[in-house]
Amino acid sequence: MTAVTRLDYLSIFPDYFQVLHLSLLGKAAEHGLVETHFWDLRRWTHDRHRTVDDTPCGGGAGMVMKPEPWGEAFDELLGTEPDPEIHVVVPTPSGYPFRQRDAEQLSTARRILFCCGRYEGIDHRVLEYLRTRWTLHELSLGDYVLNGGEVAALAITEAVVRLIPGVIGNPESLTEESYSPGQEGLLEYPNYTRPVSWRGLEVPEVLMSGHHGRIAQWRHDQSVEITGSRRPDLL
Ligand code: JEB
Repeated sequence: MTAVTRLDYLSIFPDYFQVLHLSLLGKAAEHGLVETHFWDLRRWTHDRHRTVDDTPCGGGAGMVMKPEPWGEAFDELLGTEPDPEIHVVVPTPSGYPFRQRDAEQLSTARRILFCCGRYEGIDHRVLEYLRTRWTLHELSLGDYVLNGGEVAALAITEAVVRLIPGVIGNPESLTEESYSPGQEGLLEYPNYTRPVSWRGLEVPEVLMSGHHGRIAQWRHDQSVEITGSRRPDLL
């Protein structure tokens, strides 16, 4: 059996992560494969207003998350000793693009802390501090603007947890997907099920032919065509 993976989420909106009690991750937790902890960053503030933000040095629009609450949270959740086995994920629009290979690497980690910023982001010294002690992953979900890191942390979590052995019943369903190594990085071919005729739309005849070779060829051709039109960068 695999060791338990501990996932921690640090955010000013810890309620975002309630959805993790559902479905895939809920089952992984029930089976004792993962353990989750959700933390409100404001727990590590000391003023009456529980302030986590301040104006940007150098001026400009918006607010920046101040470093002190983050530092005190790290002290309590991770200690101060360096440990490269601890992975820290910081979603940020200026991060490295999050890819399947990142999900694969993170799925072997024993411990991951997700640090979810808001406003214009987190004081850069917090990232420097993290990088010198633990294994830091500054990751972006894609080229569009979100209001904070929470939704990205949820997406990354789902991509990671489903790769933990025992979480998905049939490991074959992992290897055939788009973006998995061995599928040559092609997008998936279209799927069909019964009925063979539905509202005047038919399942392609080749799929009902029983010719495994012709079916495999048709699916590969479809994959190449779809990849070429939607994601030529993958070819
Ligand atoms: C992640 C975040 C913000 C500039 C604009 C908006 C913390 N693909 C992605 N888009 N946006 C984010 C992301 C990821 N991952 C993202 C974390 C934060 C956006 N914001 C708002 C910051 N700077 C604050």
